[in-house]
Amino acid sequence: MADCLFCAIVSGDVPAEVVHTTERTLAFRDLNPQAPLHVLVVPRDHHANAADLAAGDPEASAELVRTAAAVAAAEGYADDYRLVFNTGAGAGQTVFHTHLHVLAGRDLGWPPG
Ligand code: DGP
Repeated sequence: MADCLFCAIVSGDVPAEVVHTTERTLAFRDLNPQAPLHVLVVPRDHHANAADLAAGDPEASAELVRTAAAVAAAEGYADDYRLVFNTGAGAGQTVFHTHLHVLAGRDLGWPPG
């Protein structure tokens, strides 16, 4: 999709530190990490948010979670990590291409801010 930052990362037009790839997903380090491990997992195809992805491509939605688990395990956090989908500007979503945050490596408070 034109003017989508994460589509540009998927296509390679914008550089990113990619840590894992699958047929339907790409995982890369967040530019502004909020924890020692902070990776974003995105579907290669454009969907605006997690609900749109689940409705439009359920297998990609499941693959997103499998990829996140593989990334956490590969980085040494198989048993302690947090997955976050910010959905909507009011909830903190700033990039409107579905992305799953994978966070680990520090105490993660609850409730989240
Ligand atoms: P969210 O606020 O949930 O929409 O998360 C968007 C995340 O994207 C945020 O944590 C920062 C990250 N981000 C923004 N621009 C870039 C970029 O150009 N490269 C990378 N790797 N991450 C980015």
